[in-house]
Amino acid sequence: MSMFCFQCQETAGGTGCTRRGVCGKESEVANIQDLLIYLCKGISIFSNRARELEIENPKVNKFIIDSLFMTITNANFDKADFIRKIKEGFEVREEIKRQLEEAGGSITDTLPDCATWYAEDEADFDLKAGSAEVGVLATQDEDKRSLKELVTYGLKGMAAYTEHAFNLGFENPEIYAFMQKGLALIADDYLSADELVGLVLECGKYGVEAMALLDKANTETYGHPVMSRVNIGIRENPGILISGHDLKDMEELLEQTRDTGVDVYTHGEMLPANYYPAFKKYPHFVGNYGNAWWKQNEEFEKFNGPILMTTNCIIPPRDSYRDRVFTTGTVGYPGLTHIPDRKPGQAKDFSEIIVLAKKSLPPVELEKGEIIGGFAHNQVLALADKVIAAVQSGVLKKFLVMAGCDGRMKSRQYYTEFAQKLPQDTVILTAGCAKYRYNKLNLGEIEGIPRVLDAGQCNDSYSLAVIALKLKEVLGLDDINQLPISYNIAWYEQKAVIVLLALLYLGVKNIHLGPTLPAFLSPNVANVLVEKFNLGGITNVDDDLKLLLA
Ligand code: SF4
Ligand code: SF3
Repeated sequence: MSMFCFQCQETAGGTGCTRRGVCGKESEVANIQDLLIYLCKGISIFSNRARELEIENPKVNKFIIDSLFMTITNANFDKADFIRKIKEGFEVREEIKRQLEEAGGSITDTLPDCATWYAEDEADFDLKAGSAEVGVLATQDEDKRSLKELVTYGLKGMAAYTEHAFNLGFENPEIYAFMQKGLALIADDYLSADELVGLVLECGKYGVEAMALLDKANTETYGHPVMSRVNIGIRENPGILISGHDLKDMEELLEQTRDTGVDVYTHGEMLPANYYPAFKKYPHFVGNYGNAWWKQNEEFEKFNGPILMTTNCIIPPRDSYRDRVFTTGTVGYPGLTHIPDRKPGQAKDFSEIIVLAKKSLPPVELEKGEIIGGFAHNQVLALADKVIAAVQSGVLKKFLVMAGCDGRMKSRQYYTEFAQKLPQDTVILTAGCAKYRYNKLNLGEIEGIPRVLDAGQCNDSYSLAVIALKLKEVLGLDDINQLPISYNIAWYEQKAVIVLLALLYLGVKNIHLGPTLPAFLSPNVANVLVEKFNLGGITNVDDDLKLLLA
């Protein structure tokens, strides 16, 4: 075994990647990612002590969210980036220690290795990264390991959303405090399994906070998403394809490509940018090209122009288009050009991408037509009268929340079939890249309400919760579980973990999670989730339809 990672749904054999990731992550990268998380735990021990003395260090806060985000599945494959980050972490650690000491706090008593270790060069890093005390398997007890990793993955998802909000100038110090508290608590082995369960649930609470913060950041900056028909065809100009979740990058790219003769298209999780009023004013913003992340190999090849990856999911690029892929933010891949972070008060500089676009051929047409979306909370609540009338008259019997992620596995065909077989009196509520399994099926509408309501990116699952809570209020129900809503959620990476924990925190029960349950849930931890929340997996379309429509 040269690594151990089981954080995503596609983990090898449904148990763990041990030699190389199914995602393409090399063992050296997997190990150094673990080492970065290890360092984050150590820094958090100091920053928690400092916080008790009312010291808040913005560098620590930013370092922790960056680091957690970098280790999300399909975000960064570049070992050099992690080495740089760890070196930065040592400096951050020194600074917070200094502040703590100056304020009279202790920087010596009962410190675990993660708070004290240091390494100089790459060989030392490798040695440490591969050692037994670092990484998932360092926790011997299977259930504690499971709970600690559940917290860690929840924090990674939370960090991603917090980072996007940060990029738009929105912060919530309570989220930072919780992240660092969580990391410090799981650094050691003194929490009981019950206490760890408590921490998992608290993680859900801050998951809601992080999604609410990002919702506020996105909507206050770019307006509330509105019902939109998004072009999925092409035009004659060369184009730039932008993927990932970061709307600030989207805005700056649109600004810089204005009047250049270059068009802009979204891919994957950037599709919902098409729903925001602020982006509709750009005539060169054409629409969406292609599908979910895992089809990028073929689709990037056909796009012909440059591609900008603002977040996960990037997959190892083929040589045929590798020269055209640019990374930015937390994304990294060896050999690809990285667009540096913005300097204070300035925009990122996308000129290199634009120069390349001008020399590129226009995209090859993949399909024609339009898809509909933009049903975040504000838009759905604007249609509330219609929706409630449809529910009360019985023409709309059930909502199915099918949010989450898409992935490569053949078994995900289940979601297409499930959507196709749903009766006409049902509506799908979705968010995240899971939607690509059914958003082009033309499932029709119910009295003007489309049968697939896409709220946006995975973080916009928050909208689905807002909608559910509003429906509960209007229908005069006491419990969110009395609503005519069933949950059939698809997961892949760690953002889906925080979405799940957030839903559990909001009291949602009977969630079905597929296509497989996480490998990081030990049998006992899975049982706790079944007992407390009636969480379940999926079986086959026909049986699940019966169950979920009952
Ligand atoms: Fe394996 Fe997923 Fe980890 Fe990649 S992220 S190494 S596929 S478990
Ligand atoms: Fe997708 Fe990677 Fe999860 Fe944001 S882009 S939902 S998988």
